Amino acid sequence: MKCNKNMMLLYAVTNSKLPSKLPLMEQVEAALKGGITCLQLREKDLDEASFLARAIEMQKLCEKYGVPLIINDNVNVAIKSGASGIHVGQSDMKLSEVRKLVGDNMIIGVSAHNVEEAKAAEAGGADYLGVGAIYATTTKPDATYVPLNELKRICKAVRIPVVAIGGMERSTISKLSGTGVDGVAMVSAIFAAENIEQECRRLLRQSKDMVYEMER
Ligand code: 3NM
Repeated sequence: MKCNKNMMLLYAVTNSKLPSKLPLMEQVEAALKGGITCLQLREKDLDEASFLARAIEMQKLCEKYGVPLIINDNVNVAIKSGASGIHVGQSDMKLSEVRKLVGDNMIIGVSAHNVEEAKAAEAGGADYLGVGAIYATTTKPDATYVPLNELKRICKAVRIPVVAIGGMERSTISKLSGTGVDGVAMVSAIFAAENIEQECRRLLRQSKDMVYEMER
């Protein structure tokens, strides 16, 4: 599965540490029913075997809904689970190394914080960019902040899809109007919601309004 802009519309990123009434698989299934367009499995504290086991069950679930699964930071887990892609940060493995390991068909997402990083990632073969943090987030305490005008410059500078992350929620989506982003990525606005499925429907509608408005 290769990357397209529509995949970025409502990009959910997991965080199994968030307090929730539901087990992670049920949270994710609710999000899939609510219309998320991409899922990233982000597990910072699991050992490799548990991460792989979780990725395999997530992959089955995502396949059922026809939604791509992206694995955060772990090439082995991405390959062995049959996921659609891998997401890497600036300090993770070199992009050319990642591409060599995963082959041409796997989606590679890269985190970028400025135009230079964005252009370098595109030139190095990234399929999409995650740009953030745009707004205050408690999910990633060491986040680097990216002002809206830099987000706009990044979107102008590259041809690959761009998704905004960090503090994205109902009240912040429309503020991205006019920046050129292809969608929003979120952790807490989705997985800490009281009714995840219903919240995803609402967030997807808002994201589409923001993205398509810009295309007119
Ligand atoms: N990456 P929330 S910010 C996973 O800036 C992640 O690259 C970020 O969580 C980046 O939607 C972030 O709860 C956390 O604010 C986003």
